[in-house]
Amino acid sequence: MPEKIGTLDDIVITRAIVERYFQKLLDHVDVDVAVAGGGPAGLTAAYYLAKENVKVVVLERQLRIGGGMWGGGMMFNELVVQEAGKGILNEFGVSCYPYQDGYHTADSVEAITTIGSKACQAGAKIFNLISVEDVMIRGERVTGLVLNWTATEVAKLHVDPLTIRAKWVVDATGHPSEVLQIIQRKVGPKLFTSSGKVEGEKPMWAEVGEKTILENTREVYPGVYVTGMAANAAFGGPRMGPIFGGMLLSGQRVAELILSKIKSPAKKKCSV
Ligand code: 48H
Repeated sequence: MPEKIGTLDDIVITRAIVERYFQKLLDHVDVDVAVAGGGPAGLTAAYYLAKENVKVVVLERQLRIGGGMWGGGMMFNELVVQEAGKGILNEFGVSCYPYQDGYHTADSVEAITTIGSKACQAGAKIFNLISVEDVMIRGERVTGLVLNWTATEVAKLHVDPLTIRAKWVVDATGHPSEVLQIIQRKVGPKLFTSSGKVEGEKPMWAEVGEKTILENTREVYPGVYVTGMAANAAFGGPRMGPIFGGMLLSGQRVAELILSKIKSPAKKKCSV
C-alpha cells in the first residue's frame, strides 16, 4: 500500500460522518428560509439568499440535486436560455454559447453542477434524501416543514417525521408544487390564487411561460413563496419546455422578495 495513505480506522470514519452530519442537521433545524426542492429554481434561490448571509436550507427528496435540469430537452443534455437567463449563468460562471439572436445554449450538466456548487459555497446547506411531507401552521402562517427520509416514503414504512422551523418556506418542488398541495389539503382553498387552490399548469408556450413565471413567483400563502415550475403550476401559467432562464430568474426573484422582507420586516403594533 502506498505510504501516503497512513493509518485509517474505520470507526473514526464512522464517528466523523455521524458527528458531522448531526451537527449540520442540528445547526439547521431553525432557519431563516427552508427551500423544498433542489432543482434549478430552488438552488438559485438558495444561492442568492445565502450570499446575503441568510440561513438557508434546501431539502431534496432524491439522492441527487438538480431536478429536471440534467436531461436538457428529451435527454439531450443541452439547455436554452434567453438573454436575461444568460446573465445569471454568467454570474455562476457557466459557459454559454450564442445560438442565434436572443438564444444561448449551455451544457446542462455543467450548468446544474455549477449552480449546486455555488449554492453550497455561498453557505446554503443542502440535505438530500429528505422529503417534505407536511407543513407546520401556527395561526394562519406556515412556520416550518415536516420531514422524513425518502427511504421511508419509498418503502412505505410507518415512521413519524421530524420538523424544522423556518421564517420563510419556498416551494421549489417543480411541476407537482407539493408544498402548496399539502397546504391546500390541510387548510382548504386559501392560497393567494384565483380559486384559492393550485390552478394547474397550462399547455406548453415557451414565450408566455417564461414571462408569467416571474409574475407568479410570489407569496402564495402566509410564510410561503413559490418559485420555478411550481409558480406557473400554482397560478395557472403555461409550461415552457427546456428553456431554463425562467427557472433561474424565478429563483433569483424569490430570493429578492424574501430579502426585502427580511431587511424591512412588517411593523408590529406596540402594546403600550
Ligand atoms: C423534497 C422534493 C419534493 C418534496 C419534489 O422539477 P425541478 O427541476 O423544479 P424547478 O422548478 O427548479 O425546475 C423545473 C424544470 O426542471 C422543469 O421541469 C421545466 C423547465 N419544465 C418545463 C416543462 O415544460 O416540462 O426540481 C424540483 C426538485 C426535484 O429535485 C424533486 O426531487 C424535488 O424538487 N422535490 N424534494 N420534498 N416533497 N417534491
